Amino acid sequence: MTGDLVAGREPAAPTAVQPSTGAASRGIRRLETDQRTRLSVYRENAVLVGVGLPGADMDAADSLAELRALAESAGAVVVSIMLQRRDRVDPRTYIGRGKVEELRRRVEENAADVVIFDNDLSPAQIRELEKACGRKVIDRSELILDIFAGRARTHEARLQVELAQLEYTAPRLRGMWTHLERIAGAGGGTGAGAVGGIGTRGPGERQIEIDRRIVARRVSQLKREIAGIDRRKVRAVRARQEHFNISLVGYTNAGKSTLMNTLTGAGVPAENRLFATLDTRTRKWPLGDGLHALLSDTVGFIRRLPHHLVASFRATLEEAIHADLLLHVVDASSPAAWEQYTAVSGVLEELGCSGHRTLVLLNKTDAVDAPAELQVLRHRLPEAMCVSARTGAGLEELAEAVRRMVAGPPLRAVLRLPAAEGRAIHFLERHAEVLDRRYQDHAVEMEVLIGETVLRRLQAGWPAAQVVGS
Ligand SMILES: Nc1nc2c(ncn2[C@@H]2O[C@H](COP(=O)(O)OP(=O)(O)OP(=O)(O)O)[C@@H](O)[C@H]2O)c(=O)[nH]1
Ligand SMILES: [Mg+2]
Repeated sequence: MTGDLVAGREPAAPTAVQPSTGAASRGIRRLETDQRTRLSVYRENAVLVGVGLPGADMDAADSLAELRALAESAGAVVVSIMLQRRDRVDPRTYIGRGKVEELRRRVEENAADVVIFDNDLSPAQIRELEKACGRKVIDRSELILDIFAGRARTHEARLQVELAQLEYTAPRLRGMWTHLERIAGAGGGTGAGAVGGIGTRGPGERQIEIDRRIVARRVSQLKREIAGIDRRKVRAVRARQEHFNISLVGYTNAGKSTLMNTLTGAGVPAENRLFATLDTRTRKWPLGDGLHALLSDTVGFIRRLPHHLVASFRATLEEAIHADLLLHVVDASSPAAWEQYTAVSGVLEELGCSGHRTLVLLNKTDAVDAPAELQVLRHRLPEAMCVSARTGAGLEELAEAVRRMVAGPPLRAVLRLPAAEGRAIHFLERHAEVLDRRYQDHAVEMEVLIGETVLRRLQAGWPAAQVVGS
């Protein structure tokens, strides 16, 4: 185990999940099935397989289209797509014997390097399928982990991805080792020869023990380091609490970073690929009238986000957890907008954010080509605002709505000010609704409807202003 699975790599570069150093792993490299020790799909020809089951969270064909986008985001070249509808999964191979044969043929015909399943597979199913196809087989969660590994830039994100990858992939690698051990135990074939001669109990078994110890040690080390970062992050988030904090959340590719750039001029990278953003950035968003908020861009969500990823990205998602307002960005031009909205809501619930004040933004309205679908979406989400991060449409209304929230609920107050404080009076005229005004001994008493935050700012700027009644 190299200790760091993801460090120092270029964008979308291969992920090397190496289960061990040592002679056994070098020997096993000669086996075809060893491909499972390198799970990256970068520049590989991929056959995609999707199985539509009753009660799935999305139509299997839409789901496969998303898998394709994921595979391409990871740098794979999709050469064939296989969609099957079944009433239940085949416990051995997931797709059943006949389909396995078809898959094997497609893999051969298309010179594929990898098979990517849209459904999550058990280690035993992976083993069966790899044996049948002679290629590595990975599932959706592994693919997502691979993309995250390729994108992680900061030390923190790398640790988080490494932990998630180890926790998800390690048992599957172990499953593979067990399989190899059986080959070795059978005593025949060149593959067995390659791993033979390293220990009497069988190199596979021995290596599993070594791997388990190395993995367990690394996992606890990563957890400690991440917990340290978590604590620092929580402190940093708390330190910003005098400001109004807003987090952009939403499905991957919904346009969060683009919106962040349009609103704050942040220059955050925004791209048409999944999981462009992994690291949170915070910028000041000026709202006019001297008010501002802090806006944070966060990692995007996806349906069936691997649980380990959500757990290890908790620190990054702290931003969302502690925000005063969530802006939930939805790609309204996507046919799967509603499913994406509900998937994000599910992850927010998992993070304990479901009770947060949230404003839903139907983004990319400039690119909607099915207006009827947008109508349905608006009907389901009547409070949502229509915007376009690209053209700027709707963003003034958004800023105004947020400005009202930042200003706080209006209070009725009577304020006394020296009559000579022309600027303070002007400030009140601009930021509050003046209901009444009386002059008395070089002072003015103004009865106003004023936002809580605005009142605090008035008092900070003009200590001579006194609240004399409400
Ligand atoms: N037509 C149109 N395209 C948009 C709009 N907003 C964003 N996009 C495009 O959508 C793609 C994804 O945008 P990003 O801002 O990177 O999306 P994101 O939500 O930050 O994605 P992740 O970081 O991957 O979670 C880019 O190609 C943007 O140019 C919009 O309002 N209209
Ligand atoms: Mg982004």
